[in-house]
Amino acid sequence: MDALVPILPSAIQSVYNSAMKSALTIAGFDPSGGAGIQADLKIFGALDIYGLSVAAALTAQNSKGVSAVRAVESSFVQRQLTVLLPDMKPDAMKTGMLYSKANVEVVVNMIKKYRLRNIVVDPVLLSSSGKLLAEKGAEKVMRKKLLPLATVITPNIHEASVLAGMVIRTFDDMKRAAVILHDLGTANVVITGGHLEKGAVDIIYNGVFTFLKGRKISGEFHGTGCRFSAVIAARLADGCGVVEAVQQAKTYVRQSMKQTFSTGKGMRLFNV
Ligand code: PXL
Repeated sequence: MDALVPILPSAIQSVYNSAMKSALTIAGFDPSGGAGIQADLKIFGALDIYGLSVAAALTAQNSKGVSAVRAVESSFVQRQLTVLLPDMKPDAMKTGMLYSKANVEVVVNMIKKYRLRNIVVDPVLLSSSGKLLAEKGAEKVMRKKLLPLATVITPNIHEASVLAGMVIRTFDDMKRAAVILHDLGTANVVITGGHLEKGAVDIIYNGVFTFLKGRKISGEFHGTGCRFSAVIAARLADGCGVVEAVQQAKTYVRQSMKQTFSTGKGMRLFNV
């Protein structure tokens, strides 16, 4: 029998020769592989960042939508982090679906305890199919305790409305919400405009506005927001500046939207 020859793509070989950077995702488990932990790990891998992952929630879902959700017990989220972090310190991290108030509290405490940096918060509240991905009141704990620790937050229009406590209908509303969220202590607020009727301009606000123009791509996609924040975390892990990381994330997601496919009966899926 022929000897087994390991086949490594050149990108992977090059990573073995360099100091490996790592990023942590604290997020929800998605059996369809389209969002949450699964999406984040694919993105980290595609960008040559070693992925660490802590499960904060479980979902039952397919390409048509989320059928059920469960929070992982907050004491067990804490256990995952207290075992992992003294051993492996990530160069950046992101949070996705945390679901419970108690899980948000644990993440806040762990960020402080282990002095984590390059923190990207994707304040996941609702799935694109309309299922609640956070319990009632979780948004309040996020606003009060998690957002002030974030290097970058990446709400969509709906999440920004809930967190800023205002209705967003226009581009000017988006800008006002970004200022409100920045005043909570978040260093860089990124509001993605894809859900606004007129277009796909994203806003970055860190005391100064940067606008990232885009054109809407029609279709239903699963995991767009997760990918956007995961690319930002991966680029921050690599030492990239925030505005550049966000610009690269927008370009990355836009490019990969053109390469989505359908295996299920519902939304289109990304490979990476
Ligand atoms: O896109 C938000 C999101 C985040 N995390 C998980 C999800 C979803 C949407 O369905 O399932 C696990």
